[in-house]
Amino acid sequence: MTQAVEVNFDGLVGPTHNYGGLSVGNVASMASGGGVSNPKAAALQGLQKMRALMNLGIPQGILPPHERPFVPALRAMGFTGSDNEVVAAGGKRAPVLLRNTSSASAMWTANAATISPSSDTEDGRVHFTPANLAAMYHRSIEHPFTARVLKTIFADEAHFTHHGAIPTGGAMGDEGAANHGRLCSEHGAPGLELFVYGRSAFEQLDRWRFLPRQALEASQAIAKAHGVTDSTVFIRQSQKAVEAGAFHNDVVGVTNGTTLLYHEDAYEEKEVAFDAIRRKAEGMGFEPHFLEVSASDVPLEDAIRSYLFNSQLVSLPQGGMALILPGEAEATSSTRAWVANAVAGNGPITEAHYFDLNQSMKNGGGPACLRLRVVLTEAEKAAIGPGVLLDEEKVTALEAWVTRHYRDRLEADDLGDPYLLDEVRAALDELTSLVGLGSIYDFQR
Ligand code: SUG
Repeated sequence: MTQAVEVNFDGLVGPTHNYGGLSVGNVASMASGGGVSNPKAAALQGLQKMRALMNLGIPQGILPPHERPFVPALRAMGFTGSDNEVVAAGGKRAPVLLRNTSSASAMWTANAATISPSSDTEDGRVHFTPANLAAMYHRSIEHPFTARVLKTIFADEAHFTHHGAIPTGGAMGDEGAANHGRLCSEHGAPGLELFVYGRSAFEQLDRWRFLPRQALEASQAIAKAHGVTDSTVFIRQSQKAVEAGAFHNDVVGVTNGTTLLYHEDAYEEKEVAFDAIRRKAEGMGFEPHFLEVSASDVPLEDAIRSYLFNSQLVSLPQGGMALILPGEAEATSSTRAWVANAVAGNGPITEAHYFDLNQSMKNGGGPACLRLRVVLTEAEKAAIGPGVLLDEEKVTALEAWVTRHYRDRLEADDLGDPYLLDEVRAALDELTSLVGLGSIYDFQR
């Protein structure tokens, strides 16, 4: 078996982080809509988490913010004139559209793509499919730039294969790694890929409070394209969890190594899927560890409020696993108690670390939403653009960059401010040299 490491690529929070109230079914986003955000604090909170992961010995990368407000999307909706005029007119005539085209939502890189490591795929390459994010307009405009970024970073065709996003239409949604997990004996060993879906794209769902975003057919297509079908299990999100606000499965479940940590109410017909997992894992030489959290220990509402399951479950270099949790999971008594017990017990979780990610949490994005996991062998890691891999010096430089460029207060009415567009572009222009990505943004081309 080739040795491999898991690199977390966190989304660097963009300068237009705001509370647009854009995501129906995401209870935090719906509740925060119209509030005042602090983009500077949001970006610094994210960087603090990245630094802490690095200090735990876990390799860390970043993916850049997307350019927002996104002028090409406004032009596609009929706005004309100079870029500044387009944004100002958007603010006056179509403020909701401007909010949608200004969201910093690409920060939640768990939704950027689905990735299969080379140890899982038939052709021995790492496969990438950017998520179409079709369920929400503001997110559906992310995938062309996401694809460009991933192709720029993972450019070496000897190691990396890029697929197009799943074609959209109707309910053919794909939300990327947020609905995808992997079970394995260790990162570099062949893994079982767990695709969690919410519905069939061709199924009518009547009277659901909130609709699921991930289509089974999209997940199946990705498994086929990546060449992982033999080592794949599909499992359905429960209606109960979706309707309680689990718009992505990573709000109620997370995998790492042999462990699946999940809420009792996360899945439909879980025993059928768990049997399939046991059988396939046996063929791969490991025994899966199903770590269920009962509704009596942690009610579903607490799970969704606290984002216990949106923690990052990570393997530590010295052995054991750490949970990287949001402060909200410490403030919620049921989840705090569950975590304390888990760490004190003999299970896989040996450490827990809480972080203040409140700016992102208020839009429904916890620690796990903020990162895209990429398992890479040493040769694959050596083949990527090094500028996006972090060390202490780079984190410090990025913190200084945020402090120099970001506002500490932003609300909906500010988005039409033409000075904001200029500020954002000056910041992103500088960032591309800082992380060695070249002229990657549309406004630079
Ligand atoms: O898609 N929120 C994101 C949160 C994504 C969380 N990701 C994972 N669970 N992996 C979403 O709903 C809110 C934006 C706003 O309302 O301004 C938003 O897009």
